[in-house]
Amino acid sequence: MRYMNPFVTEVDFASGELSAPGYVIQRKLSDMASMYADEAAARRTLADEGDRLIYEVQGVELPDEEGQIPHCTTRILPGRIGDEYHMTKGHYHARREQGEVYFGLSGRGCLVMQTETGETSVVQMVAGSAAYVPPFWAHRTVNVGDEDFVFFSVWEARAGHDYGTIERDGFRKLVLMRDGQPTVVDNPRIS
Ligand code: PAN
Ligand code: ZN
Repeated sequence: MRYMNPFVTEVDFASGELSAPGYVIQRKLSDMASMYADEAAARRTLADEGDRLIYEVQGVELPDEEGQIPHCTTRILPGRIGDEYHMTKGHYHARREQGEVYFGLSGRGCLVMQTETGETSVVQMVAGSAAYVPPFWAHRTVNVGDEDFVFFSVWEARAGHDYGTIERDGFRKLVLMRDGQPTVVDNPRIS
């Protein structure tokens, strides 16, 4: 563990932009078409409209060392693929015992969570919501509003990200538009 200097980052609540991002990640529809429940709709959208930005992450660069506290913003653009709202890929932490805090900055979203033993939870997030992802819970965020959904995340550096389990198995709960409203439904691909 090394000493390092304290620093401050200015965060734009509406856009999620950081004053000095250490990294920026953009996830487009082509990066995650197979994660949408209606993959055919995702492929059709790509063919008819071309690629689209689904979400962007801006974070501070920190050493990958125990005790460091990485933090970033995520901005999910509004929209749907078929009936399913724009969402993040979602992941378990590689070290399952590491939790995380999400803080809503603007817009409206859902935080979809599940454990490997079959429990599920979907909580609403708006500006000012501090949502806790306990250890062992996979997490995905979904923009259910008409404007950008932006939130701030804080976790422990050694948590690590396991995307593969969700890519293979998906989430048990989906957030779809039904009668114009965001509705949580069971994922038909998971019995
Ligand atoms: C968040 C997420 C961020 C993007 O910072 O990494 O919202 O979502 P995906 O990582 O699922 O693409 C977090 O949970 N960090 O651990
Ligand atoms: Zn996480």
